[in-house]
Amino acid sequence: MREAILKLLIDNEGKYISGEEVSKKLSVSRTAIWKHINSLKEEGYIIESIPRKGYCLLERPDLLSPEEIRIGLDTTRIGKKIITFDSVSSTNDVAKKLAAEGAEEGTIILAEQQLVGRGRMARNWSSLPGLGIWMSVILKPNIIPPRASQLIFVNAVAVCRAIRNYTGLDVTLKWPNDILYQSKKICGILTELSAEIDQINYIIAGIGINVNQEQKDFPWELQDTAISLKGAGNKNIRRIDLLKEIIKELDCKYDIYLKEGFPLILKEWKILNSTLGQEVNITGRNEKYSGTALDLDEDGCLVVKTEDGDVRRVIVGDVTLRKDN
Ligand code: BTX
Repeated sequence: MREAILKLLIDNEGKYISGEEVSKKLSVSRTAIWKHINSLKEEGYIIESIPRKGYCLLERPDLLSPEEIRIGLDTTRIGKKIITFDSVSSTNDVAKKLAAEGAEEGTIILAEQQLVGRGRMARNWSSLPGLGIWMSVILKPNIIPPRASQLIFVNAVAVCRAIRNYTGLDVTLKWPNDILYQSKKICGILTELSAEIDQINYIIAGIGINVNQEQKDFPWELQDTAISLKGAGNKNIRRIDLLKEIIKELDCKYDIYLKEGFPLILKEWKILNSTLGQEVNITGRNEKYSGTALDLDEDGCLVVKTEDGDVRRVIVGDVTLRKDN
């Protein structure tokens, strides 16, 4: 009921709606409405109530509330279930546990803060409270395990598109899992897999987006390499609205991938990337080399022509663009 009242208030944001109208539309008593309005106020919604005029929603807090996220969200798979926390070690850890316990595909875990947010190879991911979107999505695609790495690109394309749609910023994809704005990292995606030889149990897509940090909020070692959407676009972002766009795009690209396979995703990745055609330094598990990034192949490997003229496929590793060094 609280969700239905909130929806009515949001649909009429800035206008008065009388208690009688709410009561009629939702078949709920005036006392119950009053209680729900008070609990919304306690959460930070600014609602004016004037006798005989009714209620008017003046301002919404930038909280990632599942109730508000669900309003108007019409997705097929992603975000049917949304679980939020104030603080967790890592949303990927929570998602893994829930996925192993049978959580349904598309479940989203969100946290205002991560105490041990992580990137690839157990690197640290700075996840300050209230300033970013720190989320994990549980996927259970019916594909063979060698195809799992394709999901890295499905999710990266979706998040990149959503950020572009919502902010208008010209963000780009860097192989394999970063989203950049003018060479600085605005988002990282950590994709983790649980599989048997012949089947995938689940994939966790962990997405970290810097949204409203000031540059001084980042740890000193990230000052030159990280940026937030606020820093890039010079204005505060309502996280919840961006998040809804992300969920919509994740749902849409995942659906395309399941129905049509990888080619359309690959094509869109190539449009959005800033890696191909660039001089790159590759840091693999046990080696480093330089070359030119030529292509992304159908397994998601980066095809690189090395300085010796060999053509190599990079399966895992880090890429730095030499123009940024
Ligand atoms: P990555 O290994 O490509 O990047 C990690 C590196 O990025 C760090 O070593 C550091 O240099 C830099 N870095 C750390 N924090 C930030 C930040 N906030 N902004 C920009 N650069 C940063 C990238 O891994 C994948 C990150 C995924 C994060 C999400 S958040 C939700 C989910 N839960 C979780 O623990 N991880 C994922």
